[in-house]
Amino acid sequence: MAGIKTLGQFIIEKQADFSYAKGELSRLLRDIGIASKIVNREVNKAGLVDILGDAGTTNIQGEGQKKLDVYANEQFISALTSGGECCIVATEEEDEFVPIDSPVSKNAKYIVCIDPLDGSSNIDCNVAVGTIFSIYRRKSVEGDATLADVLQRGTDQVAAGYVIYGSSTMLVYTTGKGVNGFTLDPSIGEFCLSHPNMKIPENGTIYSINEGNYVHFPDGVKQYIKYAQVEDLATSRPYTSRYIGSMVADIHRNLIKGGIYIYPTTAASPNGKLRLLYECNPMAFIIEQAGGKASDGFKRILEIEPTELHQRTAIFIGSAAMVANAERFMVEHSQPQGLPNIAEEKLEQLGVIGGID
Ligand code: AHM
Ligand code: MG
Repeated sequence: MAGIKTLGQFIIEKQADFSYAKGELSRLLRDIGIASKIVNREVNKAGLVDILGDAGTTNIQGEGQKKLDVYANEQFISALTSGGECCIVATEEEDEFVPIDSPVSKNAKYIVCIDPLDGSSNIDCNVAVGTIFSIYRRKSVEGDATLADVLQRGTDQVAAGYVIYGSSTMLVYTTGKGVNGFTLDPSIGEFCLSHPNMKIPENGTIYSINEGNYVHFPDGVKQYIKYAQVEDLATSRPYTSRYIGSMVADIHRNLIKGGIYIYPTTAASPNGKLRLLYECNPMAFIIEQAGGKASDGFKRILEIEPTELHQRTAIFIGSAAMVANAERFMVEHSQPQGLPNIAEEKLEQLGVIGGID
């Protein structure tokens, strides 16, 4: 075991970074790590046992749930309930937030937002899926925690992470002091530090978007895709198109190799498809901490004011230079005709004039 650092050891070591924390956040992260190992066990044997297929229930977005979604949801809620460190779990799979009513948890300091199994439509074909989580401090000081405690801006996150159940299983998280990745060693059943201080390349050549929706994309996205496909040696174009259809896997690859992931608004999803609280905020926090950028096309994801639990947003996330460039296309092509200077002003606010190709 010489030289190996487990997630548990790492979390305890880093606890000293939090002047306000008395170990609760560490225990919360540890609980999430344990639940994800249990989910990993089930995801790994998904092809072996008869737990695939629709569970017969539908979540608030009207989407069919897979049985492993339900299983993962139960595991995380159960781990967070018995841990006693959080007073509310808001999950993508439940219509309302789940208050944790035990006497210990009632006054707990933390709120967890979680997508227990993202990309679950990929399970039937053995493609990577993920868990995405986000942790906030409770704002209210007395009484029961309420919806207002959950509806915090992404900038208020104290930690966020994802687990990717892929060719190997990894847990990647941040507490606002950089990003660290841990790979599950199945022989010892521990997440081991494998990717310390992860940094996303400033620029990249991969773009990830469901191009089948092209006809429904905003003009800015259409123009950006055309730009990505034009040959230009100086900017390493044409870019490479890679889209798994599993946000965690697509963003994880781009984090390592450099690239941009886009899920824009479409005619079918005028507010975007992905959820601010469960998917976009945590991924935005991680990518920013790794040196990247996350935007809704015009403004920073982390600064969006949430007004509802299952709020959706468009997202452009990844290498900072690529996201800034895509924002430029969005601004230029949402320009009302006859008002040529507005785009430039906006570009100056965004800080992308001059610096980016
Ligand atoms: P889900 O939360 O219902 O699993 O949906 C989220 C997933 C993301 O992981 C993925 O990037 C996206 O939906 C794919 O959507 P589409 O099939 O429209 O491209
Ligand atoms: Mg999801």
